Amino acid sequence: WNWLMRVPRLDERKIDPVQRLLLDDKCIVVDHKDFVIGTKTKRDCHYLGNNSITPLHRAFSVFLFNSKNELLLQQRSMCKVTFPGKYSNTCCSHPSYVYSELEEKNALGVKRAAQHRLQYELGISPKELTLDDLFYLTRFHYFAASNDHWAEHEIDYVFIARKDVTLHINPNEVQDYRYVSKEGMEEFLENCESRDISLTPWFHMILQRHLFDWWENLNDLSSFVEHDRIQEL
Ligand code: DMA
Ligand code: MN
Repeated sequence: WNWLMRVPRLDERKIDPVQRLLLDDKCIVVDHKDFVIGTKTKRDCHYLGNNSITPLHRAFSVFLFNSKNELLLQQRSMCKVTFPGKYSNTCCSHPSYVYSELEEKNALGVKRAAQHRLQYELGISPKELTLDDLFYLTRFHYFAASNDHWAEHEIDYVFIARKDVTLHINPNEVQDYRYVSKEGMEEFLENCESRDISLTPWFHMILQRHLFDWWENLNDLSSFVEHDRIQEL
């Protein structure tokens, strides 16, 4: 127990050792306009403690479609600290507080982080998926709690990619994946429900509010590009 806290301090020894190490990563803390304030660890950006909200930080969500316009979805591994076992969009993570990933021109820093993370989680080679393959659409602000201990509070850069890629899944990150067509989404969701698998909150909200509009316009997403304003999710 931490004597200042009403809740027992989380026992990090119960966390998967690889995921526990990643809690030391340096996230980018931002204000509501996505202006960089500084850095905090991934742990400090996501740990609720007695607070009702966690520090706002920069993140990204990739939506990767193959040449049949099917969207690659991943089921998060049970090792994950936040939202384990939930189905989500292709890949999400955070850019690090390092020079190369802080570069803001054309969202280049966040793109570098996304390219790296697509390789780490899904084994997608950066030769196969280049920075130019990541189309920067918009930014969302949102908060969502995972459980009593952990939460997300992010400015989330959305990237759309259209590419046929070779996958080598990292089981510490991803336990399952599938390509789903626009028409197959309903069946996919029913299947998840029947197996008691839920979606991550950000993917659920994007699915309900935006995804089908994007999906119907993959050949010309220009009307959905919003780089000046941060949208509430
Ligand atoms: C964090 O994703 C980013 C968003 C948009 C929720 P994550 O929990 O998958 O991050 P990481 O893979 O780095 O743990
Ligand atoms: Mn986060």
